[in-house]
Amino acid sequence: METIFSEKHRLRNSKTELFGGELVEPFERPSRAEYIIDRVRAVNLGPVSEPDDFGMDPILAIHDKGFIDFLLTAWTDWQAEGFKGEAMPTVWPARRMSTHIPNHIEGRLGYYALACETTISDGTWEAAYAAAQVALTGAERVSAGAPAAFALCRPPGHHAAIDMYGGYCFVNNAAVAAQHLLDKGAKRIAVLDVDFHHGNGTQDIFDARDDVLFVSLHGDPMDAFPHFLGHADETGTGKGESFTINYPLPPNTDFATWRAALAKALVHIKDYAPDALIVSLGVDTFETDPISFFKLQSEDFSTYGADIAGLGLPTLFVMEGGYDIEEIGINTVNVLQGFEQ
Ligand code: Q9C
Ligand code: ZN
Repeated sequence: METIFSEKHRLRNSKTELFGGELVEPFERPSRAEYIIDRVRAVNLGPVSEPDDFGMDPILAIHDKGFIDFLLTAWTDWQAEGFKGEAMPTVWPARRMSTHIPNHIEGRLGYYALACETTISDGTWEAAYAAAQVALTGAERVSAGAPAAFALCRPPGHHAAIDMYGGYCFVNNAAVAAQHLLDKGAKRIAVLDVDFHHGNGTQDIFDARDDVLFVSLHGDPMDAFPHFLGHADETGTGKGESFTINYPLPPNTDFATWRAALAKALVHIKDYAPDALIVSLGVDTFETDPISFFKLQSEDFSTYGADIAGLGLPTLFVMEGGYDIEEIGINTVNVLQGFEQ
């Protein structure tokens, strides 16, 4: 399988994440992508290609223009205030407050952020833009007839909503790729999100639509980030009713339980009969992931890769999370190799 990869991911190299009341080195760091691409090359998964540049239009087909304009200038605007640290919000339009978009950067950060662990710093936008181009290039390959492709996106994307960033995500790479496949002639796309965290951004983007089925397995939001979306009773709205399916799972979920939920998810995807599948591939379901609570082992990733292949669909894998950095390459590539067997 071909991997699409851009070295520009390195431009996303923030120094701080707010975690447990401290500013720590971000879990979402450049070495993640390095371990994955090293493993792709070590096992000869297939060719590694640079992305093409599809410009801003496919990003604006998913995201709000004001939000993207905010991302473009947030770091400059923040620095202009003379602040010493990286940009992070400290105030939100909480319940019963106004939703006017403020002028001041501190107000705009709160308006467009869904969480404050994720700082914005030099190069953040450039890396997020490149990650979207990686996903678009992967979508282009699948659209052109490739049975599968791997978009090695970094930063990840599935927490980014129409007009919100957070959870290490800025542009929703999987959603941008899904829309591109539709624009290229697909009638229906399924997104299967296997990252440990609920893909709140992808769900939000396609909530009221019936041309994208969103199915997610994740830590129960009662106990896991993003905490405010991902319950089983969220099934889509309007025309999108029944085209969102969530499988929240409890702390310490092992592979047998997880795989049983995957089997149900795969039946729904098969019944939908999509033209292509996008897998939001996070490997933070691993037993020693530092911020997650599932118990998958390395060989389980191969097993579920093969389960997904059983659908027989053209498939684009889009990289999301995974923070046990030493093992991230093995676990990610196990899914891809399991799929190809
Ligand atoms: N105590 C992705 O995997 N913080 N994002 C969690 C846990 C945010 C994860 C804190 C986690 C975001 C793409
Ligand atoms: Zn995650």
